[in-house]
Amino acid sequence: VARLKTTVLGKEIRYFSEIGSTNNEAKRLAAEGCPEGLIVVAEAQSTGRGRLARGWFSPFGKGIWLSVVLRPPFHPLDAPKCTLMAAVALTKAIRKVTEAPCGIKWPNDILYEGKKLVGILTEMSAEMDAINYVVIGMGINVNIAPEEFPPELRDIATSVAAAAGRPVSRLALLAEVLAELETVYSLAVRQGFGPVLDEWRKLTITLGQQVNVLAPGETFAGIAVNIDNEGALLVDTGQGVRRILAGDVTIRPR
Ligand code: BT5
Repeated sequence: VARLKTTVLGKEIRYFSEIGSTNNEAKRLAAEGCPEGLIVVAEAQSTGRGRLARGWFSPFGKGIWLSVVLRPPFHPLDAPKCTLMAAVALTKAIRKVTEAPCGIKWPNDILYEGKKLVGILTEMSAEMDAINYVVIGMGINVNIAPEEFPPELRDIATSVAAAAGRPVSRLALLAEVLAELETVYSLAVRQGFGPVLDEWRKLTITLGQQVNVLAPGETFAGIAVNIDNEGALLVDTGQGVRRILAGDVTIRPR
């Protein structure tokens, strides 16, 4: 804790050698009333989760498998923007530590050379018009060599060490991630999400690209033109602009 630079995030740390999913443990602790800023971190996850019941490869000692509990004074509809907020913090932290030009792919990935370095999973509990808690789960591939990924991930995943060309200290990176997240979170609390979304626009690789969109129940193609104030992606299909609040996007190679 002495080496963290934050005052709220990471004030309380639950560390596990192995756990099913840090998000599940963080949600359990949040439901029990734990304070804002508690983090759950594990060396390995046996059932790490992505979105929509997908898995997250979380090998022992090679990544940062981390969940942060927030109790933001936001409206529940603002929760998806917590993912964008985390993406800004993660991109800045990784760029600072490695100088690798990684960027955000809407909504929840950080990519380097087209491959995924980080995945984010935000989960929320709300009552009426108030958020009870938000858990932001972050899976950062830190020191995973290309051949250590399972075959089905080799073409789509990479690591911070691969991007940096050297092994990277997980503790140093964790301290930067929490510092950047605390900064961007307090900005959102003080000034709303406007400035955060502006930072996101500067750090994204999605805008201006030809994309294929896989939204619940439909697929279509177009150009990603912007995100709106809710954090939804705006895609110009040629027959009008479509708005996507949740879904998957693939960037079409030029
Ligand atoms: C995500 O989902 O990208 C969110 C991942 C969040 C993981 C963190 S780790 C700490 C916390 N605790 C948890 O249980 N989860 C969070 P999605 O966009 O659905 O992407 C999932 C897909 O990414 C999988 O279907 C694989 O194709 C791919 N994938 C799995 N593991 C990966 C890895 N380590 N690196 C890159 N890609 C991976």
